[in-house]
Amino acid sequence: MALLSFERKYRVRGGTLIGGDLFDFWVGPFYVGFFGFTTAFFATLGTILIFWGAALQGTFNPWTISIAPPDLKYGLGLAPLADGGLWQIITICAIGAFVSWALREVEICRKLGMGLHVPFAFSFAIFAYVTLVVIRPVLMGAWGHGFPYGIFSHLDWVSNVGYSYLHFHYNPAHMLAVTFFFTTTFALALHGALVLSAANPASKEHESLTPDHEDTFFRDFIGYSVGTLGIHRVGLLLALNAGFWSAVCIVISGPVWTKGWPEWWNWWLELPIWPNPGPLTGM
Ligand code: UQ2
Repeated sequence: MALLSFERKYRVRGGTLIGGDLFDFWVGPFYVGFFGFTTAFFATLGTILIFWGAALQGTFNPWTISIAPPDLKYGLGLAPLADGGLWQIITICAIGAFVSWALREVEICRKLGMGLHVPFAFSFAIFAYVTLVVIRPVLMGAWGHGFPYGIFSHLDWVSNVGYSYLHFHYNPAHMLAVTFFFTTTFALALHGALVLSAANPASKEHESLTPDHEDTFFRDFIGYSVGTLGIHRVGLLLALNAGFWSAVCIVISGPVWTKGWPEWWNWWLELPIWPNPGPLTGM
């Protein structure tokens, strides 16, 4: 079906989550919807507040603008606007915009009769962000444990928090997250390369090749093809786990484990399986 006639077919009212026909229309190619409106509202308000914070800070240099969370002394209370309060409202705007964006995806899926895989996937990214700026700060008793909104300042935050656990790469959930990130790039490289190799065959004699060739390449190569639908399931699983374990690795740092991460591995030496140390150990 040509794109334009297809669009005419699905561009009908209905499928909204709330509000009935309110905002149930398109602007040019873009579906608006109630949650398109709330996305625009939160994103605009949040951006204006970032400019306000930059003005208070006295810089409009995009590299050094930083909206800092409140001092730890404010605990989980509201802070004065110029002393972390802006960060608190900007955080509400960010979550409002991200969740609105996900719900707008849901409404578009419903209009099209599609599965909800895209908003489900996006929800993992939202979860990782909310873990950093809400769940972990609440568990640790102060908004000041959130990260600052600035290009260099958030890098400094990551470095400082990492070093305060001595060596963050010994965090087992961080190890899982990193492994999933790398495996995601591996799977996408395999998939992108395989699809392009079939679409652009070696000889001009061939038209573009089919999934049979993709399957056969991998069966010849490693004796197994996960299939054209399967590779997308694998890709989604890998990517969601990357985001999920990222959230886990930071939320356990502090609320669950307060010592250095290298020390966590002492459980191995503390297993009751080791023979008594001999005299040469000096113990
Ligand atoms: C595949 C297939 C595709 C693919 C890829 C494979 C025809 C176009 C990449 C091969 C993938 C395998 C064997 C699984 C890889 C698993 C991990 C964890 C990296 O068989 O079907 O469709 O794109």
